[in-house]
Amino acid sequence: MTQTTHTAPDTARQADPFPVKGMDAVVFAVGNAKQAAHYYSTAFGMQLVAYSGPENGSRETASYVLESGSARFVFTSVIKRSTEWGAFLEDHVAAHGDGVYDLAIEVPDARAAYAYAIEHGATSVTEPYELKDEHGTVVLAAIATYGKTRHTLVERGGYDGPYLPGYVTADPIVEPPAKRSFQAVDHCVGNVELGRMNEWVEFYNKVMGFTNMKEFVGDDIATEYSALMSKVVADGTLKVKFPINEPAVAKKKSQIDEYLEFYGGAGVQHIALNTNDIVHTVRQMRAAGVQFLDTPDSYYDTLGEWAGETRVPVETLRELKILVDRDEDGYLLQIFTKPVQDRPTVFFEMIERHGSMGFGKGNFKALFEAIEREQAKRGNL
Ligand code: TYF
Ligand code: FE
Repeated sequence: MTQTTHTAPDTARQADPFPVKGMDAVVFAVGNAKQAAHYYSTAFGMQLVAYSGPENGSRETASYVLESGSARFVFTSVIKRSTEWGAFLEDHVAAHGDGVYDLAIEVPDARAAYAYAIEHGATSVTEPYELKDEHGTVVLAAIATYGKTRHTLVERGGYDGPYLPGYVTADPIVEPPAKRSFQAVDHCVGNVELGRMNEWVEFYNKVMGFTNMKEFVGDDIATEYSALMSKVVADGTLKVKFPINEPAVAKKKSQIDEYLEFYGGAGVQHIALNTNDIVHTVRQMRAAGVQFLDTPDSYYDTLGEWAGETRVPVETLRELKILVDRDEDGYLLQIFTKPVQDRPTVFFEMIERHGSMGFGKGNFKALFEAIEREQAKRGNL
């Protein structure tokens, strides 16, 4: 293995102990990656760009890499288990259903990032290793986070091929939409067990040097209506943002308890995706059959009073059930899908930011009531 040396003092690195370039990929273990790739192509407007499977030497698993702007999702299924890796993926799907097992982060130096994380208390999943082909070398390492989720640290500066060595370029499954539905991953949210939110927040503080953002849901809001507590950690440049939720002990069964019960423990709850035109996004996704949470008309009746003017007329927001929040920095428009598999677990958020770096605190009441209506339909409230 090549050794990276860290001799010259690097002020940037001193300022940021754990530099990140952004999210590398959201990696899903699913029962049928071929069909997932089709759904994310037709319903989310993503493009298949790379593939690994039996046709190119991967006899145990099939993986489909889809992109929309800088957002990258990878879907893997087991074809025929033959190693521990196949067993891990099969067991993941058996235990959790379709879900995210890896929030991979792109870093400039995977060995340095891994060493820093381990020194600061992270549990190793995979020591640094290299993947090489004619396009160059990728260095990877992985550390454990909540549940059975991991963070693979990906150094791809020395590689210019499809996704990772071992993958081949693939053509889009369907004609890509004229205009994409989203262009980046905004944040990735984890649900953890009751009483463990602070532990995981401290984990990101220590292990990755991430700091807490000001937006949080504390005891007060939790007992009043949200049934959850939430804090957000982010890297210094806010390229990687990880809210962490835990259930609150409330009168009703928390939406987080429902997730934990059906997912079978802690895991990724939702992925938020940035769009510059949420009206177009929601129309396109609704037309393709994606179901979004409903918002009552009463929300729009009083919207103007507190949210003020936005780029989108209130009547369009009402028609499409888009939510608005405003803070001292600006505003945001957001909407949430219903869970995208039969288990009430993983869902998505589409978000259009105009200055605000918040997460829609002003919508928590309306949003959590909408989630509870869905919970009640499922008999889980
Ligand atoms: O990421 C966030 O914090 C917002 C709000 O179960 C949110 O999207 C928080 C918890 C939740 C659903 C949405
Ligand atoms: Fe969110």
